[in-house]
Amino acid sequence: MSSFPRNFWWGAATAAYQVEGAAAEDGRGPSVWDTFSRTPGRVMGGDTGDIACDHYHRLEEDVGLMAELGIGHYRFSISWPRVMPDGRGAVNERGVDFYRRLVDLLLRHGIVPHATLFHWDSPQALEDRYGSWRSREMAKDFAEYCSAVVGRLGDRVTHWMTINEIRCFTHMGYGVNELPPHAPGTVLPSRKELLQTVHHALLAHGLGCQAIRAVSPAPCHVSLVDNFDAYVPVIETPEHIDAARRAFVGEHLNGCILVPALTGSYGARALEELGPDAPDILPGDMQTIAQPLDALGFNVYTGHYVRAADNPRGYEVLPLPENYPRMHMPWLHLLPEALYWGARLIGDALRKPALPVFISENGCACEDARGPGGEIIDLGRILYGRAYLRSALRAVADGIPLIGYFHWSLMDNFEWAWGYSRRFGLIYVDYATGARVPKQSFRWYHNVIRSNRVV
Ligand code: GCO
Repeated sequence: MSSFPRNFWWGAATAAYQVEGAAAEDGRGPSVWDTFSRTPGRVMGGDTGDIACDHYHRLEEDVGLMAELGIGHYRFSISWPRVMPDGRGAVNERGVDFYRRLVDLLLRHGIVPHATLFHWDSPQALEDRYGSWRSREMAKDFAEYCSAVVGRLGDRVTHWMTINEIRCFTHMGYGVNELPPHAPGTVLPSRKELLQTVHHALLAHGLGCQAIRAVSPAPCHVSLVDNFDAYVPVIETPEHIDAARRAFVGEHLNGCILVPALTGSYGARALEELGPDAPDILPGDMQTIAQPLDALGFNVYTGHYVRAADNPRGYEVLPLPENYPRMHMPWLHLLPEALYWGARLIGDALRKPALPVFISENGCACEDARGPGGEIIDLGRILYGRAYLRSALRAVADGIPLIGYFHWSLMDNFEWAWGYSRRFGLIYVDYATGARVPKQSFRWYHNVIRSNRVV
């Protein structure tokens, strides 16, 4: 099989806080990332999302570049505090108007909008009110926010994603201080409290699904986006494949996020390992969490090698050596088979063979620099992209219901605690002038889309 299916989604992805800027414009309220990035020492170089890529003021130019790239789908996120400055209650219609302008431009260019309702920039007002994800209130407020957005944009947007990467704003937002953490960067006193934030995020996802489907004026497509751990058999033989299957459901993070979201139960081994630190679960919670999904968004960058082992778990995860090939991020190890095995194990290990999967993010940071003629010849990104797309094609050829691919990212942007020091874009952004310069990988991806093959 050398081509992707005719109706395969070819897209690119961004997120509100990373590209929009206009942090205090037209009634937008502060998010925890505004607070976090303005706290000295939290973000590399003291960078903030105050301006970012100034996407808020450059919609026509940016959607024009999307059309030039040739994508048929665009994934963006909606800023909760831009729509609800206090996190609940009053809706800021000028904030909603920005997303109306964006969506109308996309539709005019024949590009399908895919909206993520939560991509980490939660309202500071709710952090102040009850500590955000530490409270069950957050799940209810999230559902109210979803209703407000879908009630206003549901006539134009039919592809919704509830929440992006639960682990990042819970474990990394409330559980670490030494790594580049995520906002709000609070270290909770116990693992149980930390896991309770994960449970509240799962509840928010479930209530958000219900709210979207209740309010949408048209039939719509609802997904969860997760960067679940992809386990790759070190040798693709039955014993190691079985080891990867065991790890997929047995390891803690998948067992406490993807597994409950898709099956309605926390992974047995994960719960056993958690013991008294397991989250408090109220009657009905698990049914709320495991809402039927139209698809699963899979954010894949790297993975883990696994081999069969003579131990009680039957497998061992192999640490990557220091000199293992990686891109321009310490965690971004080159492991294209993670895309194939991650997509396959959803069906194999979770017995969800019919659940459509789309790659909601895949891409890499490279040390992009403008050459003498001003061009950016980012060959490393092409190497990376080709390798992962070949893995995607293998999944499709094997009958795995992989329905689309969104490249991360359309343009260079604010890379969270790394600030602007890391470039993931197909388009280079000159932050001093705001100029956009398509990279060599932009032309490569344009040809992939046009030929529907890996070229
Ligand atoms: C994520 C986030 C993106 C990141 C990208 C590179 O998946 O971590 O969704 O916002 O910028 O993945 O780290």
